[in-house]
Amino acid sequence: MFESLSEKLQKVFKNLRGEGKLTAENMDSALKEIRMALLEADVHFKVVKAFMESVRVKAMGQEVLTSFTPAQQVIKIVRDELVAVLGTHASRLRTANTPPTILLITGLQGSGKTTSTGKLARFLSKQGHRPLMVSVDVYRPAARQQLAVVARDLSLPVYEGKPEETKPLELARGAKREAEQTGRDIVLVDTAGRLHIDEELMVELSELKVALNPTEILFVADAMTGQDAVKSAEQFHQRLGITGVILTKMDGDARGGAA
Ligand SMILES: Nc1nc2c(ncn2[C@@H]2O[C@H](COP(=O)(O)OP(=O)(O)OP(=O)(O)O)[C@@H](O)[C@H]2O)c(=O)[nH]1
Ligand SMILES: [Mg+2]
Repeated sequence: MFESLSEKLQKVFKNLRGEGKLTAENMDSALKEIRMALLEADVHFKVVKAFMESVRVKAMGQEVLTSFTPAQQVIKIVRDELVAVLGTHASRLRTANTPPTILLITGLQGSGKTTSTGKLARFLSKQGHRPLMVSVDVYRPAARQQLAVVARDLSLPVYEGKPEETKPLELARGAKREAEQTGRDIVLVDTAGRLHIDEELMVELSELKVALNPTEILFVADAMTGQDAVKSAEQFHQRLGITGVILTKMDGDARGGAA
């Protein structure tokens, strides 16, 4: 996904390098091309606008280092700005004071919740945690089975509960109890997805939130959906107060704007 954006930026930089001197004109055309590349990657236009303004001010202003060639200066400024926009520090998952820590994995249908639950469990287990996974998707018949398969492939435990259990809350509570009894310190709750954000889903997630008091509510977004992912994340946040976002399918193609 970031490849095609970076390819475009590389091209702009290459053209700039070819020019011996940085003039107002070639800088303008370079910035124009960078702007296009960002917009084509579906970066929100407000972000692009702020980004370009900031780059322009820095390129014209005092922050230009004399030891660089003009092209290097522009590249450095754009790079620094990109780092600033994408964030400079990694935030860690928090854990509860009294285990088990509950992580609620939410998101739209097919965004990658179940896959991410497995990846996160493996990551946590490598960090020395003892995760337990549970699927509370009682709507799609194969959903709980799917998580069980993911867990088995990773040799990590999953709470399956009774096959006839139809209440998400009961499944989640059962998993929490099992974690307490077996010394599992993190419970990852894989929830059901819907195609659209609907009232029923939101009520169910709110109930899970109240009952489980999760330390983190993670919103799983498909990066390929670009700005739509941002919109639904905002809606989930208004209703639930999400604490983090997992972007999936970053290995896909062009649209990186959701990042
Ligand atoms: N390329 C790619 N595919 C992914 C990624 N994450 C998930 N998928 C695929 O996307 C599809 C849906 O993934 P799931 O993890 O089942 O999504 P989900 O959100 O649990 O889906 P529902 O439970 O039906 O709402 C599967 O075919 C996954 O293999 C990713 O990071 N990259
Ligand atoms: Mg799923």
